[in-house]
Amino acid sequence: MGILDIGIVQSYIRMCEDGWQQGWHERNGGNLTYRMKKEEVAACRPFFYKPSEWVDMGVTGENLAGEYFLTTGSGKYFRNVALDPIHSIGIVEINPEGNAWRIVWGLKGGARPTSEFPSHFMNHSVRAEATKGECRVIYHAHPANLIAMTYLLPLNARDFSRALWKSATECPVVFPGGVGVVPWMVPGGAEIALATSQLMKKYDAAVWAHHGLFCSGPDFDTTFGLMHTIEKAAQIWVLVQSAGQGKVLQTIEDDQLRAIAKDFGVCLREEFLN
Ligand code: 2HA
Ligand code: ZN
Repeated sequence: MGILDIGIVQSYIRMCEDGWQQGWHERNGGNLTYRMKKEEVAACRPFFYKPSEWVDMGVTGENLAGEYFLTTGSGKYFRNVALDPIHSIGIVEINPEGNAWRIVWGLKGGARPTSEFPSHFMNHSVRAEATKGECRVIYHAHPANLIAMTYLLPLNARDFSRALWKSATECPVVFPGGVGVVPWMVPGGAEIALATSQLMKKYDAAVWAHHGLFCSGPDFDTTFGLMHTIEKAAQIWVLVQSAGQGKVLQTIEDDQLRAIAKDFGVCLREEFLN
């Protein structure tokens, strides 16, 4: 029995493989982090090695002090995660101040956590707060249709949420809160981390203009499902726009969105409806 036989590590690797299979992770694109439960840390602890030095993150999340995260590695390819986990992913521990990490397992050969770790960390911090600790997964991917939409629609939450809701009937049920939109920014730093985490106080998904999507959720299925549903809706939107050359004969009307929300017992963000 090794750490790779532990259920949570296997589920994490499976999600990376699923994202690769979807075509959302060209080269080293995208990243995945998971905030481990106490019992999962305990199961993995026998396999931890002597920790690395603490590395400052440039951002602070006091509510995440002492937590452990599974993370993809900076510059690592989702394509390789299942084939070579020990070099592609790792586990990091957060210091008591909530502003630095150290590696306790994986990321062999001098690898480091994802370049987007500050964004993931801040998103974990605000989502954990917003969901009373339920949120554990932050997932960033580069799904092509959603990125394409960011060239055609005004970069705001209302326009994106409405377009996606109206692209497929399940959408208002899967993400009734809509999606946030971050304008184009340089990736990898504290600035985009703070901008994204501001939106994640309200939304469980945030679009990065001309770059990709961040999703959050309590578990791998829900979070992967959110990414998958949003990208499928974006694909339909792009198909409709291209096939119809911008002309749309009919769509799901706002009162029909309200009717779905009522029957499925979800609270649609009313300020986005006409
Ligand atoms: O990990 O996706 O945003 C590579 C990226 C950066
Ligand atoms: Zn990216």
